[in-house]
Amino acid sequence: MSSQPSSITPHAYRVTGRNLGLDLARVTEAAAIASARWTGRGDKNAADAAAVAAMRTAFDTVAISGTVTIGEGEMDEAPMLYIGEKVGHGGPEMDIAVDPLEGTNLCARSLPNAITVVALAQKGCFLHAPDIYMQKLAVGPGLPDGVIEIDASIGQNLANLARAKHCDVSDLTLCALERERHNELVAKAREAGARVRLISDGDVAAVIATCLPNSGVDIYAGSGGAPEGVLAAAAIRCLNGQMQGRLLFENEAQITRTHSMIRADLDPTQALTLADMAAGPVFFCATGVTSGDLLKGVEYPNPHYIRTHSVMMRSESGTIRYMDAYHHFDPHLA
Ligand code: VTB
Ligand code: MG
Ligand code: MG
Repeated sequence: MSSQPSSITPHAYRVTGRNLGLDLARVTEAAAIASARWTGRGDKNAADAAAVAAMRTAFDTVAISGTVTIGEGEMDEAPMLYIGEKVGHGGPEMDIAVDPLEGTNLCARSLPNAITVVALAQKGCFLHAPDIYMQKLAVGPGLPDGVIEIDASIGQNLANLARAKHCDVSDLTLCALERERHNELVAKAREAGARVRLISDGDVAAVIATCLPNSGVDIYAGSGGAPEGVLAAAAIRCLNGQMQGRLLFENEAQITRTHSMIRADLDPTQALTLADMAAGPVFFCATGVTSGDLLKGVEYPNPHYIRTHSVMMRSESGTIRYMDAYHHFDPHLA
């Protein structure tokens, strides 16, 4: 028998206050059901638009006064869930981060790991990052503080991680997006002896994979969307992993824009800690669109039901809850 916790009262039951993660599940479920209609149809924009519209409508049922901090883009380019948009039907003021369909290409091409994602924090607690790139480095829970260091070489990070995990670098798997810009990272990781798992898209799920015991991923590295970085940071907070980030700028305009958005005490070019990206109590929720390591996709078990698989997490209690839901679509139900 494996060892058991010494107390029989899970920490969750000492945390008071509503678990908004449960309400968020309905939001990500709605987006998943809507976008799943577009799985494999080769139209990523239609899949995304369906997710966005469904997610926005579903937010009307959540008892918060939310402001979208990480969203679909600027108000003039995104008609719904734009940065600054108010969502929810009233309640505590909260920051909202969304990626209504994380992995639009994965959905359009019917590849694994497309998910719908929402995270929630207290007002002002999410990094207000524009849609630029972020360098990311993440590992799972139970490792000594400082085992990863975004400014160190990948070889050094792998060596430190192997030491902390009492294994050899050759036992470690690094996951990264398959992009030309990562050629050197991948070569260096392999040179150091690690295996490399390359994914075509979807780094939120890939960062989370570092925290899941059977994912086979030990470390995530590389650059991807900054909004996805903030969402992943919220999940890593709930899962007790470690993550660091750094915003990457392609021009002066991006730096100026970032300056105007982020907290005054942050230098846009500095290495970002988890707390810089997602501070205070956070909730994270995702629903599978196409089946992947994290979640199964939307299923149609019979003509009456749609089945969804979601995960809800709450940093304050550390609860990770998987929800398998059957959604009836008989309009005559009372
Ligand atoms: C990144 C990654 C996302 O798209 O934004 C990627 O964070 C786009 O990267 O998870 P490129 O610009 O290099 O194509 C995703 O993979 C999916 O939204
Ligand atoms: Mg998106
Ligand atoms: Mg995305």
